[in-house]
Amino acid sequence: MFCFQCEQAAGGTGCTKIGVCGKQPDVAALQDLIVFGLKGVAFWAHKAREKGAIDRDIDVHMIEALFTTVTNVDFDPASCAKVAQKTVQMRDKARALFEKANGGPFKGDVPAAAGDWKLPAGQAEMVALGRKHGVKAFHSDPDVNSVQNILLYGCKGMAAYADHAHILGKDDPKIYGFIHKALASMLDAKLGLMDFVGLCMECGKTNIDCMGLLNKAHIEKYQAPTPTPVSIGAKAGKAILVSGHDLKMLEELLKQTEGKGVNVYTHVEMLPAHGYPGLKKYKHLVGNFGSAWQNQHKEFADFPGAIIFNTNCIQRPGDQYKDRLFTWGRVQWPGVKHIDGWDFSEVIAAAQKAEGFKEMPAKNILTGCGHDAVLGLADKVIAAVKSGAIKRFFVIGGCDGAKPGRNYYTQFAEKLPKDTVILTLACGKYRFNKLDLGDIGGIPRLLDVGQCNDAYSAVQIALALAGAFNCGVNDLPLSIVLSWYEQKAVVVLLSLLSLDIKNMKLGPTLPAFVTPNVLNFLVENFNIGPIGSVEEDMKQMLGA
Ligand code: SF4
Ligand code: SF3
Repeated sequence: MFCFQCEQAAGGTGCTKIGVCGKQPDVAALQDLIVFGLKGVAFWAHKAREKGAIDRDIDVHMIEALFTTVTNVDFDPASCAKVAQKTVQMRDKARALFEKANGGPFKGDVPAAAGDWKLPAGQAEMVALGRKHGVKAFHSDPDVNSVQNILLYGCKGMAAYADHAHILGKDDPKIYGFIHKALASMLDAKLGLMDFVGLCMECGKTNIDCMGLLNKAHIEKYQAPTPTPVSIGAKAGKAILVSGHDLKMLEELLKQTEGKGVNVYTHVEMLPAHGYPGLKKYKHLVGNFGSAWQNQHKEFADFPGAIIFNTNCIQRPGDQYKDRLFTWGRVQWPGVKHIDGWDFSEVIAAAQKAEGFKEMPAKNILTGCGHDAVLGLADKVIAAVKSGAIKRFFVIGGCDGAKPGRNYYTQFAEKLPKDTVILTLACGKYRFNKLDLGDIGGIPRLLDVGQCNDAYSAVQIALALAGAFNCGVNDLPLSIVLSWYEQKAVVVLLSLLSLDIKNMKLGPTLPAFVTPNVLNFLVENFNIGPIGSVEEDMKQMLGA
């Protein structure tokens, strides 16, 4: 196997024997086969679209299958094999769609991925086939290969957001169309480095629309989040912990647990759910449990109830909690019960069987500071900037992770001067969201904008501030310090670059899939740089 799509890539170059994440070589090969097959689907779906023909099943399969291959999502070879089978069916469906719209077969060269290769019947043979289509085989030029991988990872991250929006009944044909175009482009030998750089920027722009669509879906269904204190203690009683990003799954579970004496807790990226009026109205949504995803082994063993993942990041389950662990949606782990659909009675039964919590009072943390809430304070915020009470804003956002070096973000938040405000999003916030950072004239110094997809909301805040001060985002008193882990962070970064945001710091380490030449390009064009020492970086950003 060879996989280098996340920040944990072994030795900073790539996992070759087994994934640091726990991905086995058979799953890695099956996921490579899925990606190879999806390029074939994309070839035909893109051509069909050019003729005005669209098929919803093909579009939805594209995002679901890409999401399956995101880090820490699907570790089950049987489920990956099923996705590979469906991918080949969708390739044939997309080809038929094109031929019908075209009034006959395609006259040009058909690339291998889009040809009529057959999927072997056995899983071992599928694995052997997948091994031939790894990420190193994309392109013979290492820089083009690098940018193609950036594009693929951007599409994977966007597919996750598109899937959430789709589950909430929102689809945008433009987003599906772009993903088909992007994957099909990787089969086009005529395209060169700068074509793929352009596609990466287009990926970032399209993802702003995608995150915007998801934001709209959340707000239409659950109303705009409002600043909400969330308990990090526990209420006496039976308990279910929900991990992931999917608000609709949480809502369904809340409906099904109502009146059953089972309390529901959020884990990691579900924390912002507490800010939505349509979800916080459930009195048994009682608090947030634990810290970021990489601590789940220890923390889940201590959780006295059922646990369900609705999206990444799942890790190898410990024996202490495996029998009360469930997966849903794209997430799968071999031997862990998968809930297919919307009936959570097995999860509720497991919670009722488990011990449950004793009362454990604790402090509150604040969430729900999306753009509606922050811009509701716009006059106050602008006045505070003009008076000098707020000297600078810092977006400290992105993923948390297991590798050392991430205490940089804790120290950064701790050491920032008291006249600065932090906007945070995604799971990296767990490095500092329990610190008491106080407020500036009633404006909390730490504003939790939401999940990683709520980078959309942070962008809206930055654009509104730029509008109010009549300047560009790069001229605002605003610095961006990002932490990355997996492919959603890649697409969020592409979105920020597509807005021409400059001078960002990225850590804890740079991606293994970025070659030195591609990195130079990013530095020259965007002045993006790796995080260094907290003191030096902060001094530079504060202009001191
Ligand atoms: Fe390694 Fe990350 Fe790939 Fe897992 S997803 S195999 S940790 S590079
Ligand atoms: Fe990513 Fe697992 Fe944290 Fe949504 S999803 S941010 S790492």
